[in-house]
Order: sequence, then C-alpha cells, then structure tokens
Amino acid sequence: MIQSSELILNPDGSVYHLNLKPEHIAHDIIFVGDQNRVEKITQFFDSIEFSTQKREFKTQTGVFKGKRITVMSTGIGPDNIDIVINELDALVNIDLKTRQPKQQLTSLNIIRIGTSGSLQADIPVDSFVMSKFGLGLDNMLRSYLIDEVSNLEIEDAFVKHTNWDARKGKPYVIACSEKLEKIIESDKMHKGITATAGGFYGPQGRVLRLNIQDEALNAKMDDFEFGDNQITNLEMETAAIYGLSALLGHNALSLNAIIANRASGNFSEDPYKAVDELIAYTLDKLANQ
Ligand code: R1P
Repeated sequence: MIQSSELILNPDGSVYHLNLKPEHIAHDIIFVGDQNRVEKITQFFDSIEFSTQKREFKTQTGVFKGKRITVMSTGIGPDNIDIVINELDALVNIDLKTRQPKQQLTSLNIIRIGTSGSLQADIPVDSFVMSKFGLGLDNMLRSYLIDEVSNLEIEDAFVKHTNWDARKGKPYVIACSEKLEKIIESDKMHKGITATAGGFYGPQGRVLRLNIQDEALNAKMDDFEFGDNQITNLEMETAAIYGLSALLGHNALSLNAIIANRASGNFSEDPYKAVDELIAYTLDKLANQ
C-alpha cells in the first residue's frame, strides 16, 4: 500500500496538485505550458464536460469531433512535469481507494503544444518543431532509474562534444513515441532533438547580470549532430515529459511553435498566431487519425 504521505489525496479524493479524479481525464491528453492556452484549444471543442484549476494546473476535458480529449496546463519547467505525469499516472494506474498499483495498466497519449526558441538559423520563427528526442539538461529525471529508457550513445556524444561539466549532472536523452509521431508528422514539421533546460536565463545561455558557466554552450548545441539529428530547439519540458512517460508506459510527443530564433536573434512578430496554427494543426491530425 502506498502511504498517504507519498500519494497525497485531497479530502474529496482527488490527487493533490491537479485536483483531479480518475473520471475527469481522457486517455488522450494535450499539455500546454500556459494556463491561458487551455481555452485556446478547448474553444474548438463540441462540448466541455469538466473544468478545474489549482495553481498553474488548469484542466478541461471535452469532446472534439467525437474524440474525448483532456487539455491541461503544466506551468513552466521539469519540476512541474514530475508532478503532472506522476499524478496523471496515479489517476489511471493506481487504485486510489486501496492505494495499490493496478494489475492492468493504462497507457495515456500525451502531446505537448508548446513554445520554444530555435537554435538553428534555418528553423525560422513561426515554424513548427516535432521532437524526435528530448535532451534533458535539467537533472529532474536523474532521480529515477532511467538506464532502460535513455539513449546512452547520444548522451555520451553530447557530453564529449560540449565538454559538459560533470558538476551540472549528466544530460539524458529520451525518444518520442513513434506511434504518436506517425499520427502527427507531416512535411510542415521540422524534426530533431529538443533540449530541455531547468531554467530560462542562465540554463538557456541568457546573460543579464550574471556570468554563466559555459557561454559557448548554445553554439556547441547548434553544431551538435548525431546521425541525421541536430538539436533544433531549447525549451523547458520536453525531455522530462518523454522520460517519465517512457518509464511509466505512456506515449508522448512534443510539438513546439518556434517563437524565437536564438541563432539570428529574431523574435516572432505574432507569437500567438504561430501557437494558434499549431493548435489547429494538432487538433486536425488528432481528429483525422
Ligand atoms: C518559458 O517562457 C516557457 O515557455 C516555453 C518553455 O518551455 C517554458 O515553459 O513553453 P510553454 O509556452 O509551453 O510554457
């Protein structure tokens, strides 16, 4: 039995941070970072059966063209992803009354619709990136036993290429769900490795008033190659989503609208438009799979 200090439930039986009970979620789930992006998606739904919000975690479940979908905001960063995916998994794979893991496990389909900065000059603002791999620079996943799901070859090549300082912890690499990749892909999507940082400024090479440990890191990421894969973009959730999903048996795919180009220094003139287009693209693919 999982102790109540380990799997915390609210007085109404919902999971602690997400405020959700098992019946509130669909098995197809869209993650967004920003809580205001949830309704930008569900405004297109035929109906909405459930809404709730606690802190930055806003959830709505409804039906889009006959398909039941849950949309939820994860807030910013891998630490939030640890909360969101563990609590979602508990909703489907732990019996909350007996506090025992279920015998029959359920796989969720999780698609992130995010915003991100491109590292490549030829991936311009307002384009879309699908992450073949997540490259975690954040360490969150290293609290788990990840050897069975992580890609040691890419990790070691990246550590060597960047002369990575071991004091920052070892980067981890996790692949996307091939099943979801096939449903969502098209020639509109750039594909590559998405680097996930544990912060927005120093961890992504931004210098305001503090010196950073490796000023050349973004340039080194820009020219890293592994087979056909380049590091396309930098954001704060993808690798953590891929890692926990792989460990728990869920399918995950991350899509990002590129709103900044870190190589050229450009920022989108209309970042909301790019996100709206990615939302429309993703919903269309999900409905027509
Ligand atoms: C930083 O501004 C946030 O924006 C990006 C980053 O990953 C981080 O969460 O994604 P979202 O727009 O999906 O939140």
